[in-house]
This record gives sequence, structure tokens and C-alpha cells, in this order.
Amino acid sequence: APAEPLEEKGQVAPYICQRRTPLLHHNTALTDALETMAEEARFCGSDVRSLAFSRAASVLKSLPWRVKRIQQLHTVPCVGEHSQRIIQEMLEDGMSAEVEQVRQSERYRTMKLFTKIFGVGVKIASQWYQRGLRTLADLQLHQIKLNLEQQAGLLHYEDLNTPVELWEAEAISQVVRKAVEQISPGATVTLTGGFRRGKPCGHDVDLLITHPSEGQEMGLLCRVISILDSQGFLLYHSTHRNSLPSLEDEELWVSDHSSTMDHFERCLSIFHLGDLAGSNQGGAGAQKLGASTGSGASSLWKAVRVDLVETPYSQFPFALLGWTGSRNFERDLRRFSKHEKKMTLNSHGLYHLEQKIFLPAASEEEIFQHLGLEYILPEERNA
Ligand code: TTP
Ligand code: MN
Ligand code: MN
Ligand code: MN
Repeated sequence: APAEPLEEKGQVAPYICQRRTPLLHHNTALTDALETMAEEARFCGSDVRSLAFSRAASVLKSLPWRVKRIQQLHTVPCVGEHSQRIIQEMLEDGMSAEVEQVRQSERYRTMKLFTKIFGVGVKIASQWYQRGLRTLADLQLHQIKLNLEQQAGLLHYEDLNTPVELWEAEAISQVVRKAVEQISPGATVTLTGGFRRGKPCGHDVDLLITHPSEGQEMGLLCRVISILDSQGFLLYHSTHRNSLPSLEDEELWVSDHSSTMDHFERCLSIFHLGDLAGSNQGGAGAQKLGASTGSGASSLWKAVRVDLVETPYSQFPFALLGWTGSRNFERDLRRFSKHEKKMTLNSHGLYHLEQKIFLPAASEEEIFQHLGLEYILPEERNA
């Protein structure tokens, strides 16, 4: 066995952003169980409980060794009593009766089914469950009113719940890049989200659009969307024009929502990934995009969720850091900034609350430096 790991001697840092969390780790069975509990708590509207399970799962992902005895966790932070009970059950029996009971419960299964519809959150799913709905067909039977987003989500339910592969994400990035360059040479398209963290597949494609001359990015997203639409790539899109407020307005940085604020122009869309019948090997996707005529057999094409975001160049490093995730990593990064550094961090910038100054950055590395944190690579942010 390797030397007794440091982590067993109380060396695990309390904040996720102070730790390296790889995609593949040593405690998958335990973290799957804890994440089921976190999801179940979220389905019940217990966000605090959900966060506790989520934090316990995150810390186990960062351990460079496999947990074999519960005593090994005594000096590891963020593992609460209930999480410890689940872990103990798993270590002793290879499974947790409590987790299995959740997984088989009608409520959990139904909530899972409904929240997997694009545009449906815990609140709506919960209402449907209360009304006695149990299947997707029940939505039609009960003539449930759906908004456009949810209608698209239901129509493409299967496709949107089939993982998006890296080659598909790259093919879509390339299509967007072509449209962007056509409108504004010099503008760039960056693949972010889970794929930037090294995930081989994901639930959507997250793309950031910017232009090196500040101001040139304005209106770009809107025009890109209209080109893509006219080229037949879009099955659904909805643009949110959150006009960018002046960052000089201090209220933005001191309010309760300052660290979750995201005022970028953005588009939630569903792409039509054409003719997948042939090869789906690396890189070949780009030429195949858009090749089908649309309403045909689902085996010939696939619907893929794409998030498009337009950002001014001066805010790009902050947007990149904010959109790379994971959500758990982002949450702790912002919590650390506020509580340990008296700074507000969001996808637009970093503001020192006591000195009342902005801390500009030209790269993610500089943001970590401002916060006094060691740089964590995107691949190490899979908390
Ligand atoms: P997601 O696309 O939801 O998650 P992901 O890319 O990590 O995982 P998956 O592979 O399943 O797609 O979110 C990516 C990041 O975008 C996440 O860290 C939070 C950020 N984000 C915002 O900053 N604002 C928003 O409104 C949304 C929806 C996401
Ligand atoms: Mn994503
Ligand atoms: Mn996304
Ligand atoms: Mn389809």
C-alpha cells in the first residue's frame, strides 16, 4: 500500500476551489450514492440538505485514495452525520438500503422523469406529481399547458437525454464559429462547460462568443442566431436580452444576488445535428451537420441543447471561469471570495468590497492570483 496519505492527517482543504477534483476518482460508488441523496433532497425542496450531500460527494471525489474505513474520514471536512451513515452502510454492505429505497420510490422516479424535460424544474415537476401525473403520456392526457421551451423539451425528450459526445460538441462549435466569422472576422467561439473540464460527454454544449476589440461583440449573438436559423440548424431558440448594467453600480456587487448575477446576452437553443446515420468518428461530424431535411426518422438526426453566450472581451476570463463549472466548484469559488477575501466574484468581474475597486484579469490564472488561490486546471474542477 502507498504511504499513509496526507489527507488522513487533516490536510483536506475546506473549500472545493482549494482542492483538485479530477473527473475519474477512487470513490465512485460512494459519490453516486451521496449524489442520489442530494438529488432526492433537491426534489423535496430541501436545498440545505441537498448541498450537504453534494459537498460530501465533492470532497470524496478529491481524495487521491479509496475510502475503506469510516475512520479514515474523521479529519476530512464536509462529511456530515447523515453522509457518514450512508458511507458506512456502503462500506459494510456494498450498498445502502436508504439509497436503494430512494431510487425505487415512485416520487423520486417520477421527479427524475419530469425534471429531465428541458424547461421543467423541481417546482413544476412537483406540482404535476401532486396532481397524480406519473408518465410523459399523462401530460397529454391531462392536457397540461406547456410553454414553448417545455413543448420543445417534450418533443425532443429522447434526444435531449442522450449524452452529447465530444465530437458532436466540436462539430457544433465549428458551425457556430463559421457563422460568427462570417459576421465579424476576429470574433472567437470557445467551448466551455463540462467539455472544457475534459468530460467525454455532456447534457449540452456551452459556447462563449467574444471579440478582441471591446464593443465589437455587441449584437453578434443576435445575428449569429439569425444566420444559423436561416441555415436550418435551429429546432428551438430563445434569446434573453439581459441588457448589461454598468458594472460601476455598487449595488450590483453588494446585493444578495451579486455572486450569481449573469447579465450576458444569451441564447438557449436546440440544434438540429444532421444525418448521423453514417460514421460518427472524430471530426467527421462537421460536414454532416444540417444534412437532413428535418422531420425525418429520429435515427437520421439528433436534437442537441446548446447554450450560446456573448461577452465583452474585458469580462471574458470571468465568463470563462463562470461557465466552465462545475456548479459545485463555482459555488465554492464565490463563497470563498466573499467570506475569506471580502470580494464579490461573478461571471462579469471581481470586486473588492472594502477597497471598493475592481480587480481586472486577462486570464483565469490572474483571477486565482487575485484570490490568493493556487491555479486549478479546468480538468481539476470536476467537483
Ligand atoms: P451546465 O451546462 O448546466 O453544466 P456542465 O456543462 O457542467 O455539465 P453538462 O456536461 O451536463 O452540461 O452549466 C455549465 C456552467 O454554466 C455552470 O458552471 C454554471 C454556468 N451557468 C451560468 O453561469 N449561468 C447560467 O444561467 C447557466 C444555466 C449556467
Ligand atoms: Mn454543459
Ligand atoms: Mn449549459
Ligand atoms: Mn430526433
